[in-house]
Amino acid sequence: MRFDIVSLFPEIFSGYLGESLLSKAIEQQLVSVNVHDLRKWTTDKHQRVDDRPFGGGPGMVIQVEPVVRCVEEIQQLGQQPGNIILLTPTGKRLDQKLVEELVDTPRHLLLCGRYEGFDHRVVDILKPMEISIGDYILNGGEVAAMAMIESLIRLVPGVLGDEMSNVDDSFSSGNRILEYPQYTRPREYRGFQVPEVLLSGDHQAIDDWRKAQSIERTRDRRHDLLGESDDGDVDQKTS
Ligand code: 6GU
Repeated sequence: MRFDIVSLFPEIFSGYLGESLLSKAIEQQLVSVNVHDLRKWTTDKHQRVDDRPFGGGPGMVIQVEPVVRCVEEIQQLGQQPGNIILLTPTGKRLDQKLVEELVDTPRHLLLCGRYEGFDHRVVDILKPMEISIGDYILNGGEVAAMAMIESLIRLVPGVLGDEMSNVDDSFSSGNRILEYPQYTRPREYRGFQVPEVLLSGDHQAIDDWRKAQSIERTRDRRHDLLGESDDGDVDQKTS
């Protein structure tokens, strides 16, 4: 899977790309990540890529021209053009279902916004998918791009050492329930004990306990996932 990232702050990615799972995946050539500095495509002598918004208001808007020129050039690299994704808090919210859909596409071009966003003609011309990673505001799309890349590469075969380790995860493949709590040694710490059932060797009892923990957690923390209304009845809506 190939990623091209367009950013005004490309150095943000260097630490991330050099670490752990992702660097191993890059080394094994399962994943490649190419970071591009948008400023390279400016024709302005001061290397400016932003300007004040028409109509007034706070902040600056990234200009359409360098973005379109940059994307068109990057799309020429590699065997096929990438799926263009614009990271913006006004986009469709990323969830595991969308991640699972995107993993079938071998190349993605991620546009990271800053300031008040891009001139809207970027959207008119490039027709990107617009994606947000949640209902809160970040300073730019860079952290969102990293979150997206990480969620995608976990599903690329061979990237996770243990192929099974994402099967049980909260949210995987239609799994709409949170994961149960895990424990390891020591059995007791500061008076807190590992639940007895996990030491019992009774696999059925352990399975039952974990399932119950998952349901309880999901009820407590993410009632929305259970498709039930607050009084415990199954919700009317089918969506
Ligand atoms: Cl993709 N960008 C920004 N700036 N803020 C966000 C976001 C993206 N997703 C959630 N908040």
